[in-house]
Amino acid sequence: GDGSPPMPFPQPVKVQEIRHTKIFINNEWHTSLKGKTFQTFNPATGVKICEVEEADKADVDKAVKAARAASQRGSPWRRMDVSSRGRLLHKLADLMERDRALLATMETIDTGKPFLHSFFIDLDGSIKTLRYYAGWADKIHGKTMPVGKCLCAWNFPLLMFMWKVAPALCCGNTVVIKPAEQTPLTALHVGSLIKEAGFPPGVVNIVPGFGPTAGAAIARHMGIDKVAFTGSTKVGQLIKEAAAKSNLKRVTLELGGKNPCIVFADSDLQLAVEETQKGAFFNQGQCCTAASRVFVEEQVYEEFVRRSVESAKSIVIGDPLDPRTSHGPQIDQKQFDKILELIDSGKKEGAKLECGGVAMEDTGLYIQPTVFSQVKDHMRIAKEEIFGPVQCIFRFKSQQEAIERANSTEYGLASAVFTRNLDRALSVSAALETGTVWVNCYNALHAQAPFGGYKMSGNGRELGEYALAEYSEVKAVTIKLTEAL
Ligand code: TXE
Repeated sequence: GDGSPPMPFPQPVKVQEIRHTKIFINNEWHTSLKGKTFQTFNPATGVKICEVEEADKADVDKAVKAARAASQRGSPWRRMDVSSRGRLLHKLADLMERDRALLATMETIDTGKPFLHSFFIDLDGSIKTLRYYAGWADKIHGKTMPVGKCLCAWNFPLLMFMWKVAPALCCGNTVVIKPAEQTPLTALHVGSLIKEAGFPPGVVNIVPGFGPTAGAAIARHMGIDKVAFTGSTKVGQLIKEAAAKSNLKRVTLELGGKNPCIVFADSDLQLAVEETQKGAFFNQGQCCTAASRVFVEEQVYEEFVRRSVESAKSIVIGDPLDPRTSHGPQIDQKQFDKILELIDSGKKEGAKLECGGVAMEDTGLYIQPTVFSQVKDHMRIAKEEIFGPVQCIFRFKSQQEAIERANSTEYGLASAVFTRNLDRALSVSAALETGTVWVNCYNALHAQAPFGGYKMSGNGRELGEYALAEYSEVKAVTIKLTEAL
């Protein structure tokens, strides 16, 4: 190297006690109005981590009231000049950097994702998203300020929080955010950082709770102007319906996917094997962008399957807090059961199980990285979002056929093309009906690039300049001049 000592590996910190477990409104911690709490568990051990105050409709009302008051004309947030707004977002990013090892540890304990992934991917992405929108704060002109509201999934708790909160705050909104019931802890810690950074009370409010109660109260609230949701397609439909039946609030949805990768015989095969497999197994397969359908051109099909199986077998499964681990447990029993049921359907419908396909013995929610070959388009594993570590490999003959099969799904979130032929890369990218296309790479997400889905993968775009439009109103003020020019 350059002579400097090697960077020490980041290490998880010892979390003695979770400090922030209450509802965060007006920069203060509140107990639930109904006096209810719920438990959150470590999916690696099944051990309860702590109890969290459970928000319901009345707590949501209280949070919306605070958010509304904080965005009134004349309020400190409304009067704050835009560069100070940007500085606050940077301050929050600084505090997250200070607490980075703690936040990564909490994220790992609450979700089961490997610690180094939490540290280098989730925290890095969250901090970069804040800094990106901090830079935008003083470059947005002439917009007014709606109140936003966000509902988040459990697979990337902190990252989804930032994808929504950073652009919303950048545009001067105030927010109420409900983290997923499985994973409320890092959002609540960030609540304490928001207060420490100096955001005025009421600008960010956090209401941990469940979907049918707190979540539904948000979706049909008359005092909320916009809702951003990440989760299942089924719940996305409920949210849009509730929005339509209440105040027609704007809705952006980031839902499921059944994301195709097309691997041509002229590709760098090793690269394609590695990227598609990372795409399939990253975060235990619990990604809306999971590379769940890999179409491989027939000349290289056998070799691709062979190398993929070899690579799947070398994955290190273990305690997610151990920095050597790259594969942890699934989030909860419900998801675990759903995945095993779908794996079973794959076997029954005649796909060839190449490796994995079972849970790890005597440890709770771990499922072995699983590879199916000879998958056919009509099988359930080819159509349904599995949300688990299952890679499905298909065979194709022609480019036209691969494109048609890739597109024949109700989803349209992400896709990938592997080829050395630039012309082919461009024409296939143009033909794929997905909001994101990766060429010779996978899961390359950046705060600068818009992200979102076609078809039933959702509406609207997060990240990049495009997300700003989702969090602002456009107003045309036309002035009649009395003097002719
Ligand atoms: O999702 P839900 P679940 C997919 C994935 C997974 C399946 C089910 O296929 O197997 O969804 O997961 C809130 N009104 N994804 O059951 O139910 C809930 O509290 C308002 C894809 O965990 O959609 C949580 O905050 N909100 C995905 C959030 O919705 C409601 C990420 C997600 O829960 C609600 C997660 C209601 N009626 C799952 N009901 C992705 N796109 O990455 C629930 N919620």
